[in-house]
Amino acid sequence: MPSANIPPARFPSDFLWGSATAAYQVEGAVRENGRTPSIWDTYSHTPGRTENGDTGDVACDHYHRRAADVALMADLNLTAYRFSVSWPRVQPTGRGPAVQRGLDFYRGLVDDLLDHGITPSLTLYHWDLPQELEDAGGWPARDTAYRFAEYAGLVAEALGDRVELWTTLNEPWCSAFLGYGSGVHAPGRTDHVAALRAAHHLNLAHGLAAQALRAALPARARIGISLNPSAVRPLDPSSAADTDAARRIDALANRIFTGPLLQGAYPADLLADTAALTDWSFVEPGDEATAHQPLDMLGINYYTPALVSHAPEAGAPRSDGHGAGTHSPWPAADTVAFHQPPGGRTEMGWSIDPSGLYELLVRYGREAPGVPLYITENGAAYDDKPGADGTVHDPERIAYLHAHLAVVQDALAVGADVRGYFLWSLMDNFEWAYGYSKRFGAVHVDFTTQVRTPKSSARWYAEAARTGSLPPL
Ligand code: IFM
Repeated sequence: MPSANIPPARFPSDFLWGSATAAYQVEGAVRENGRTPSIWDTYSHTPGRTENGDTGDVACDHYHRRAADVALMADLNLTAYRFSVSWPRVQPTGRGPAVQRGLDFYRGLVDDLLDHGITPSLTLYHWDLPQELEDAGGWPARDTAYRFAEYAGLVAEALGDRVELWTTLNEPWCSAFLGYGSGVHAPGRTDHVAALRAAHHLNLAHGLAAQALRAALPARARIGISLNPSAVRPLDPSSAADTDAARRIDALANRIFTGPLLQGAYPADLLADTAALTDWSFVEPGDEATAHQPLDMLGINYYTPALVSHAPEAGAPRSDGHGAGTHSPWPAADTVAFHQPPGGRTEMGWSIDPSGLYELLVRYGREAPGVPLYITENGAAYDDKPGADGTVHDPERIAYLHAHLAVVQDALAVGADVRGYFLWSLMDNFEWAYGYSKRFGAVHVDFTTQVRTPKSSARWYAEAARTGSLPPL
């Protein structure tokens, strides 16, 4: 953390005050205008996979309420909105030409945003792989990376004239290790080698897509990726074994992506740690160089740090709060245990520790010199309920946001080039395997009536966006 005598920096006048959502979590309309099932449709419709059997069939019905939702963003003074494009809405089989009716929704959304002076930030992939591509092997199959680059080119052709901020992938760690390792995300496979293959093909997909975007987009476009790096801490920093456990998880959580993306090579310790599982022969010559494309921005998604120790004994917790699966997401990490850090927690059970965000901003400022950083997700779930008068008060979320935005100021003060912050999430939505049981929104959604009610945190954040500084608690 910074020393107490550094004065907090003001947010730059062009700092983006945004919020974020993802297609499957908010859109609904899963069978309209040619959209076909994604892996999340299949997964959520499989009994036992999500809480209460919840699905994204309707979600926030944002597909039909787009204009009112954008007007609400404007009312909340947002200057940017991060959304994702549903791949199966635009290219239903994951191959071939784009479906115009699918693209029309996003063109309308972008136009609405621009009309309100809100900068659109487009993410190409937030976990909704067309089911046909999963049936053909999914992310563990190399061809999926080429299919993704083709899809990226289609979206760029359609929206490149009006979107400047482009993100290839959201949180590839989750796609690889929760989707194919622990199975608590779609497609629900539990195979550590498949997870490592998926991670590599996601890196390759990012690189190929970045090339396709660069070729199709005007020079002003900014192209990047959103990672969810982990601030990994050893339980006992004086223990060599705990420090090595932290190194191992840092390789699997962070450097498996930043190695190829930022340096053009997988870290040697990652390859050594996983050598008993795979010889990594799925990495073909030139792949790491392809993944290593120039980045115009790096998105950091942050919620909570990880606290680990060396613990070879049976029964130690092997997962870190991502879902209730019985399989660990972490390949070759049977000697690592995960611990609940002390202090407050959100409704997800995730500990509240803004110092992890500060650590990551300083780290990636150093590891990606010259690359602007955006916090593309940060926020908290709480059990928010409307009061008798219909208002929703969420002081815990205001405190969470204040504390995390304060460390963004601290990072700015020590020179981190942070250009924007996207609150996760604009509104309560489908929280993956947790269904609708976890509310991350600054805006409350009644999922029976679809009535939106800005919580007190939304008003607090609107004031921050209006003034460019943090209102008092
Ligand atoms: O809801 C998710 C989002 O889709 C990806 N990042 C984490 C959020 C909260 O779990």
